[in-house]
Amino acid sequence: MAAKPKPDLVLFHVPRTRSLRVRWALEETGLPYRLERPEFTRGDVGGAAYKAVNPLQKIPALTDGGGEAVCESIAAIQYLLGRYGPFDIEVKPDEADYGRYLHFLHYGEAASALPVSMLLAHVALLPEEHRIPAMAKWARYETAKALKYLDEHGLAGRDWLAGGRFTAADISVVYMLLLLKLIGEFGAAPDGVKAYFERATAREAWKRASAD
Ligand SMILES: N[C@@H](CCC(=O)N[C@@H](CS)C(=O)NCC(=O)O)C(=O)O
Repeated sequence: MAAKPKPDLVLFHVPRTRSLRVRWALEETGLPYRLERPEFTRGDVGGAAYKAVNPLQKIPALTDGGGEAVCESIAAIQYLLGRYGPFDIEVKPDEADYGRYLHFLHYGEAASALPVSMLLAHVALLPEEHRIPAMAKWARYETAKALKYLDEHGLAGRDWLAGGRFTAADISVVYMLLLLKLIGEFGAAPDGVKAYFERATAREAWKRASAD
């Protein structure tokens, strides 16, 4: 069998953005990494230097030695787990919850991002004159549905989403909950979801990843 590759990981990180997911996964796994901190300038994140790493100029980007960066937060986590695992924060293909794990791992960004990002845009990010109340209303409605789904189908009778333990699926979903909290839209979440958020953010790895 080929020797395990040696990690040479650099995470391009801006606090409270989606790179927090990747940093959290790095902290949970104990993999060594270095941080780069591009300027989060709207319209030109990180300038030309960062554009050379991630032509989309979005955060995060993860590099590992030479070669192309992985620039989707969930893909970056899958990269770490696939390349350097096995780790306890992934549910393995031969475990009963594997499908459920994959579902929530991607659900946190794929289906959740649209309403949460629209809410973010239309209550916080856009200049007030460009905010559309009908869009905020729709996004709030869809977000409430997503939180109810999480409560009733993701978490009912469970502390964590899959595998009977904390996994990368929780990292994915909890980040979306953080975004809601940051824009003051988490107050109406079901109690079970609020307790889940508290449980996840009590972890030492979260504390280290979100400290700065
Ligand atoms: N689906 C991508 C989303 C990346 C993304 O939108 N990142 C935001 C920060 S959380 C960003 O860089 N925004 C700056 C911009 O769009 O100019 C992922 O999960 O990594």
